[in-house]
Amino acid sequence: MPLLNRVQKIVDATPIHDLHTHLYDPGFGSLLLRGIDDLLVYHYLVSESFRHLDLPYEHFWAASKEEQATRIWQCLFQDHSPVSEACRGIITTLQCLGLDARRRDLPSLRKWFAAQKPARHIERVLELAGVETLCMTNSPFDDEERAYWKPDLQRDPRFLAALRIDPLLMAWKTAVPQLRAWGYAVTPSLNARTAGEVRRFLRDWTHQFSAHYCMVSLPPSFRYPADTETAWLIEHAVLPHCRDEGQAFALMLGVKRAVNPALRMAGDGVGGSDLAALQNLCAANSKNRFLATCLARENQHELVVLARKFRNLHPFGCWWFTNTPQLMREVTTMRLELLGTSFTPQHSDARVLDQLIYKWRHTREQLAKCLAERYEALGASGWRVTDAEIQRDVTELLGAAFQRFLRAGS
Ligand code: RAT
Ligand code: ZN
Repeated sequence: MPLLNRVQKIVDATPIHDLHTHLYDPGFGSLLLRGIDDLLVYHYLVSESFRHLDLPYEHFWAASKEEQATRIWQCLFQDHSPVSEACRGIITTLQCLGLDARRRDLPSLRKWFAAQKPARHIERVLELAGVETLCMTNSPFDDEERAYWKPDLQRDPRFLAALRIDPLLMAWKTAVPQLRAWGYAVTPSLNARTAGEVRRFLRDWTHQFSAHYCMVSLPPSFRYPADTETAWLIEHAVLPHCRDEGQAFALMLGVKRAVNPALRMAGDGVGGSDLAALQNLCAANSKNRFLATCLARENQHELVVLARKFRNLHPFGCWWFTNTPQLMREVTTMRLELLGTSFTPQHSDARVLDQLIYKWRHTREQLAKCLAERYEALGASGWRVTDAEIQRDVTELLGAAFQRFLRAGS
């Protein structure tokens, strides 16, 4: 069998541990999004449709979800060909679910999704995607989500928690009254007492969620060390908390929030980060472990080089605007060539359950190509990989390396 086919077969059959999604445990009811309308109003598609739509933003947002989805379907799938990665994702998803998108019949797709029993559909999607476990994004600052965290919540063991703390680190002045209302004696001015109370807050929610790691997304302006509230809170609260709890700290670097606020969630942009901040974090805190992904293409090489220098740094994912086949091949090949298999090539970032199908189908396609090319090159140098060795490598890349990295501090 040709090498690419051998690798593809193994990649396709290997279960995934998805390290970052925006999906919710089925116990969170309607917060777990699914179905064709949620697929269509995905913010990646909202921004693409506004490339064409001649419509005030407010008119779009005033419409119901179904009306928004109909508009996007018309615009991106009927009036134009769905060649973008996010559009193709919907086509792949429908195909894997056995639906014929070629009929271009949105009402019948709606009917099909409406007829699916939720529990059965969840099983089917996880099976089709080959996802064994996934990490959610859990924020104590999200009122809707927080309401579900009751002691009698029945957890699905496949849906793991990750503690997300953007409002704490990026909007301290607004976080203070919230923390105080929840019984944490913090003050706007930063001092030892406040650090202790923030640590207590982080500990309480880590235990409440059984969080596997702690996470933040940061703008291009992030610096460390620096005379900022963000840097102070990281140094005096987050990092000590992570050391106490044996938790890794995940940094998603390079997002410019609300570049176009009228687009709402679709309005965020990208900017190059100063990775000296990440270098300084890794160098000054050898007892902490950092997961990191960068949104800007121009940061990818430096991130890989940093990971060669710091074993407490684990690069992951081709995030958001870099989750395209071409950039994934570029970044994954660069990582394989400089790091071997000691990284995690992708996370899905799925916000809608059904997206797991295409995100992972597309990732598996590209990963197999990148790996086969490296094995091909090894073959030319006189090394033959066995199927067992390919399986070992793929298992590492699809979650085992990440899980080991998380466990290293516990
Ligand atoms: O990829 C996305 O869906 C973005 O909207 C972000 O949520 C990003 O992934 C994040 O976690 O901040
Ligand atoms: Zn995300």
